[in-house]
Amino acid sequence: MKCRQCEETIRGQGCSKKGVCGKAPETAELQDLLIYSIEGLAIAAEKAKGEGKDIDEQIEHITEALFSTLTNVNFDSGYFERMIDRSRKLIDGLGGWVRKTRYGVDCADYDYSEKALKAKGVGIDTLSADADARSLKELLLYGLKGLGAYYYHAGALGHRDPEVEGFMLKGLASLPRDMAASELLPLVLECGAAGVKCMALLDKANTGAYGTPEITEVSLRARGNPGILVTGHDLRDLEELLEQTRGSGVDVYTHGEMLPAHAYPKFKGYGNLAGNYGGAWHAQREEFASFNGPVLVTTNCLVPPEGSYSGRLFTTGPAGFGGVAHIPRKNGRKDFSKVIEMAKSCPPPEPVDDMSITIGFAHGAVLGLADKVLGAISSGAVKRLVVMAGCDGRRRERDYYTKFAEALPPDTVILTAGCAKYRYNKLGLGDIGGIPRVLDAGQCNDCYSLVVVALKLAEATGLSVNELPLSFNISWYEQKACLVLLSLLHLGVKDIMIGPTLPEFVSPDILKVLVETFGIKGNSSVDTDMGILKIE
Ligand code: FSO
Ligand code: SF4
Repeated sequence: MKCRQCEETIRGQGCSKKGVCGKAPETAELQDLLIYSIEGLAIAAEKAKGEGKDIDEQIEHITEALFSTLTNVNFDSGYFERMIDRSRKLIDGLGGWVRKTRYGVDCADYDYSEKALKAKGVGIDTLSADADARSLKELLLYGLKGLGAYYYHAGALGHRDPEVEGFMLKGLASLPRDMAASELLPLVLECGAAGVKCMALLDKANTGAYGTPEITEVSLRARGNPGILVTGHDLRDLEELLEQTRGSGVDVYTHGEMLPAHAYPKFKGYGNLAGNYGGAWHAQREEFASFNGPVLVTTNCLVPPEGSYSGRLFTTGPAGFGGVAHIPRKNGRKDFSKVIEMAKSCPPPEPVDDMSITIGFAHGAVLGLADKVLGAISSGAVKRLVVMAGCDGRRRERDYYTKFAEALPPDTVILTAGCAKYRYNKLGLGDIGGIPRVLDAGQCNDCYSLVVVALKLAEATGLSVNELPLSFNISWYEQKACLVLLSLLHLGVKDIMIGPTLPEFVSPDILKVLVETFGIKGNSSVDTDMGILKIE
């Protein structure tokens, strides 16, 4: 195996014996092969689309395949074998393999056995023999994985976009082609354009189904009833679970990236949605253990479970772990009765927090406060907005974000989205004339909301986004963050600081391009100098 797609990868070499995330080598190789198979499928599907054929099934499969290979989503080798078989069937259905080679490997006669996999290799190092082209292809692939994840959620709510689908095929079909770095760079930026479109689509899907998020106080306390904990990003799963638990005496709590659900008006109608339990994904071993009841994992970030709670863990959608019960969608419905029955026999959760937090500052709510925010900026009460969105992670260095938030002058406001918020959303940083100093827009995909806010502020002030008193200090962990970064670059945002380390897959030459063209600032400055982000 060779994997370096996330921030936890082993420095300088990538994960090669076992993933730091817990991914086994055979699972990593099956994931590579699944990606390779959907590259072939994308080529066949593009051709079929050109001939006027319907490719909905292919798009659905490609979307799930991209999502499932993202960090901490699925660790189940059996799942990947089934997905590869499905790729093969779908390709056969379109008239067979299109003979395209990637660095000497021919899709046409590929043997899926583990032995052959090891012998031929379709891993990331085979993307190109040229380090810069390989680096850009990796960036493209990880952006596509993020795109697949967000498109999956929009699709679950019945929303589609032909341009996003078109780019998914185009991007994947490019990976096995022999392309120079100069041809790949525009393609990578085009991925950012597809990212903006896809996040806007998901925003429309979420607000269409559940209403416009409202400023909401969420309890972090445990109630006295048995409960089910839901983690991940899939709001439709949460909705179905809440429907099925209504009147059962079982409470439902959110965890990690499911916290923003509380701000949607539709979810407020469920009295059994008790609150949020715990914090970011990497605390799950302790928090799932003390929760006492069943835990439903809808997407990443899943940590390989420990004995104390593994019998109470359920996965659904693209998430999976060998030996953990998986709840499939059958005839358009997910049946959570086993989860609910288990909850009834479990003790209530042990308290981990005794406080509330305020959320719901997506673009609808923030733009409702626009006059107040603009007034505070022009009066000097708010000197700077700092976007601190992104991912949280296990590495100790990430307490940098807590220290950074604490060290910000009291006239700065933090705009956040994604699980990065858990580094500072319980600090009680107060407010500036009624504007909370931490404005939480929602999940990582709601970075879109932050961009809408920035664009509206720019419009109202007659300045460009880069002229606003706005700074970006983004924390990344997995591939959705790559897509968010590409989306920001597409929108022309400059001088973004990313950390806690720069992506391992970016070659020195490509890094130079990113620094010179976009002013990206990186890790070593972050680790050593908190003052690099100038707060005037
Ligand atoms: Fe976090 Fe995990 Fe949402 Fe990611 S839970 S790290 S960027 O999967 O998706 O923010
Ligand atoms: Fe390593 Fe990250 Fe890949 Fe897991 S996803 S194997 S931690 S690089």
